[in-house]
Formats: sequence, structure tokens, C-alpha cells
Amino acid sequence: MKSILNYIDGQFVRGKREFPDINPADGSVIAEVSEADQFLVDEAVNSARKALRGPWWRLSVRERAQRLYRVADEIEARFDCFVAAEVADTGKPIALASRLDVPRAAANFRVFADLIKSAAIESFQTETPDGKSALNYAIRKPLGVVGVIVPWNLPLLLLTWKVAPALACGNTVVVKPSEETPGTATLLAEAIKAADIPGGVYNVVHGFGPSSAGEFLTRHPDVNAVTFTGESQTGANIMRAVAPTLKPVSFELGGKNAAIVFADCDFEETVSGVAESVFLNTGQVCLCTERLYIERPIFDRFVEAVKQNAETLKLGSPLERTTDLGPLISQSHREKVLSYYKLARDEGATLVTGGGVPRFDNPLDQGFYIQPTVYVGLPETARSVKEEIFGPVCHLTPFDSEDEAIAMANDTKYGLAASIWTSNLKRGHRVAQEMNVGITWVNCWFLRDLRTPFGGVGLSGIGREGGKHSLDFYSELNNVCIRL
Ligand code: NAD
Ligand code: 6OH
Repeated sequence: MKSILNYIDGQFVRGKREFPDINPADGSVIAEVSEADQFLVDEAVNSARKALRGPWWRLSVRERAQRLYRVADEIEARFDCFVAAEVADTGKPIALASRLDVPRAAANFRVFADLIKSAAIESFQTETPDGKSALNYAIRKPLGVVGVIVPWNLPLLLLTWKVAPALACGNTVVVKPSEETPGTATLLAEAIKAADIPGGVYNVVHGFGPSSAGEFLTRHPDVNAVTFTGESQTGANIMRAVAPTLKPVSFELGGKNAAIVFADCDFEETVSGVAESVFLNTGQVCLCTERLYIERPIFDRFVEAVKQNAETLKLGSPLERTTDLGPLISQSHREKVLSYYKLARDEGATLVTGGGVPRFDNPLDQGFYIQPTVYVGLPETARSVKEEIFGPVCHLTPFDSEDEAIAMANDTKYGLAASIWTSNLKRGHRVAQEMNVGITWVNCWFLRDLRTPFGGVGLSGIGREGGKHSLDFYSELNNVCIRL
């Protein structure tokens, strides 16, 4: 049986206990994962602290950027291994991992290498009380040891989205991947090593959240900052854990994202764009749409078109190129999503399509597949319209006016993303500016420029990453004032 190990101080390290890594497509055990106990987390943090002041610290920005470009090259050199590991761990279709997850991992390193090379520093010429002047300029310094905690839905993409800017700014990191998807974090250690990044700069500890590696890392007094992507409730737990040591946090959390579809939209493009935003990655993307608001004149036609789209999606083996939807991540997550399917029915929803578990009559029946599901008819107050489900499911509500659509879309404690579909661009801009979210897309969804601010409001997060926002989080500014 394959073992997935921790990576500490440039070495692959075995812990005292192991836990199984399950393939969600058929329930089989792929590997035994070595769990890091408190001792190994301490070792990882100590090695990161030592590396901070070691050769990593002494590299010029240009040399550091060169290493990050090399990591991107090394990821591409191992492209098939990364895709295979991500597909085995998550059950996502091989086509999706090949076009989204692994290319984005390489892009994350390249973008932040570019950005750190061209990062400007702030400066002010200041008048002094005696009529002379002083020059102020702010220099960037690393935060120190950064704890990186990430979820299972886009494991490598989200990990590298945080590790790349953290390293670009001269920090060292200890990463705790999700217990569901440990594979690519350890594979990345091989790419990092091959890129000649010194031992201790990138460390991986495997394990769980509470009373395990996640909590040991966030509570650790020698960790200087925590960057986390995951559920809002976990964010709250981490906030409590870091409070005694006042660590800065960057949180990318859950969402209950809305799409607003106006009758003047390009109908075919909108149906396929909105359906992708509901079903991509079996609905397990924080940005996925779970609430659809459709202008009344096209409501019935739109519901029918989304139904058709859902019914033509091919559920199947992640290894087949033509598969559209893989399984959910785990048995327990499928139980959670199914409990929301039941709740929606109990709350009075009309089922348009789906609502259950598919049958394959082959080993995929041991996997955690679920039907893409569409509901209508719920009041806006229903729990299944208010709470994040994180599966391939949406609810459609008709609206009569722009103001009504905006009010319903904004009536949530979350605030991650929204999409607006209209051929009236003036309206697109106007409605976009009313959205209480961190990211609004008009006539598109999940179209990313990595230099733009990314994050959420309310329960969807704290802070922004992306472009200079990442550089700002992952560095401390030291303002130097010189009397001239
Ligand atoms: P999760 O919060 O359960 O777990 C995320 C990570 O946190 C895992 O590595 C887990 O082991 C760790 N963890 C759990 N409890 C912890 C604790 N007390 N201390 C330290 N670490 C702890 O999330 P998940 O189920 O893996 O992912 C799905 C969630 O992530 C959804 O809510 C989704 O919306 C959200 N998400 C948000 C974004 C975003 O950018 N906003 C991106 C992806 C996923
Ligand atoms: C959440 O599941 C998706 C997050 C995406 C990003 O963080 C990104 O940078 O595209």
C-alpha cells in the first residue's frame, strides 16, 4: 500500500499513526497517510523558523522568484502525476483536473514570482515642522512562519494559491492539507525540492482539524500568521485558537452564491454558464451558485433548460475523459447533501430533477455519487435556500423587478460571489455595484485574473488575496522615516 508522508526540513517523515486515504469514486483505500502528532508539528514549525533565517532569507528577490518559476516548471514536468493524485483523492473528472487544478497550480507560482519582482514600495516626502523635509518609505518584510490550512475541493489549486505568495514574500510555510485529499501536498514537496528550495521552507503535516495537526498548527506560538480556506464555522474555531497569540488571519470561507438572470440575457449562453456554475466539480466549489433568480417572463423556459442541462450531464468514472460529474468527496458529505435534499422536500420544494443517488451496477455504486438536483417553489426563508449545501444543487425563484432581485440575492449572511446575466451592460454595472459580495461576474463565472482581489464579506471571509492583496497579507511593512 502506498504511503503519503509528512515533509519536514527537506525530508519525508513518517508519524506514529496512519489513516486511510479513500477514493470517493469507489470507496477503495488508495494510500495510508502518516499523521503528524504534536511532536511532528513542533518539528515542522521549528524547521520553518530555522529556514526563515537561513539561505531562504539571504536570497535576493530575483533569485527567490527564479526558484518559484522552477517550481512551476517542476509541476508541469510531473503534470500526469499531479492529475492522477488529484483525481484519485477527489474523484473529480480527469478532464477538469487537467484543465483547471494542475495548470492553476503552476500559474499561481508564476504569477506571484512576476508580482514580487515588480512590487512597488510606498514613499512620501514629508514636510518637517522646521520647514525642512523627511523621506518616508515602507519596506516589505516576511511575516515569518505561515500556517496554511486548506480544504478538499480544489486541494492543489487552493494550497498553491497561498503557498506561492507566502514564499514570494520570503516567508516559510507549514501546510496542513485536508485529511480527505493529502496526495498533492506531498507531491508538491518533490517539485519544491527539485526546484532547489532549501529544506524547512515548505513543510507538510498531515492530519485532522480539532485535537490534531490543524489545531496544533493554529495554536502554535511560533506560527506568525494563519491563512485558511474552508467552512465558515471552522474559520470561527481557528479564530478562537489564534486569539491568545494575536496571529493575523486571512480567511476564504463558504458561500450561498446567487445568479441573477434577466430576460434580455443571451439565453443559450446563460443556461450553459449558469449550469456550469451550479454543477462544476459536483457543486463543490465555494463560488458555485446555489440560488438562481430568474426574471419572470423567462422563468419556466429557464427552469426547463436547466433541467435538460442537468439530465444530460454524464456521471461516471473520473478516469473517463467524457465524464462531467464525479462523486462527492465522502460518504459523510453525501449524507449531508442528501439531508438537504430531504429538507428541501420537507420545506415544500417542487423537485424538477434529481434528488437522489444514481445506480451504475458496477463498482462506482460503492462511490459517493449523487444526482444533480434542481428545485423550485421554496420561500426565501427556507433553510435550504439560506444554508450552504456544497453539492450539485440549486433552487430557482422568479422575480419581477431589478430591486426585488437585488434584495433577494443580498439577503444572506454569506457574501462570496454573484453572477449577473444580461445583455444590457448598463444594468450589468448597476446591479454589480449593489451586490454585497467580494466577487461579481457579469455574463461569466469563475473567470479569474490572479491579480484581482479575491475574498468574501460576512460569513464568506476576512481579507482579500490575489495580486498585491496577497503580497500585503504575506508581508509586514516597516516604514523608514529619514530626516533629510
Ligand atoms: P473544513 O473547514 O471542514 O476543512 C478545511 C480544513 O480545515 C481541513 O484541512 C481541516 O482538516 C481543517 N480544520 C478543520 N477544523 C480545524 C480546526 N479546528 N483547526 C484547524 N484546522 C481545522 O472545510 P472543507 O469541508 O474541507 O471544505 C469545504 C468548505 O470550504 C466549504 O464551506 C466551502 O465553501 C469552503 N471553501 C471556501 C473557499 C473560498 O475561497 N472562499 C474555497 C474553497 C472552499
Ligand atoms: C473555492 O472553492 C474556489 C476558490 C478559488 C480560488 O481561490 C481562486 O483563486 O480561483
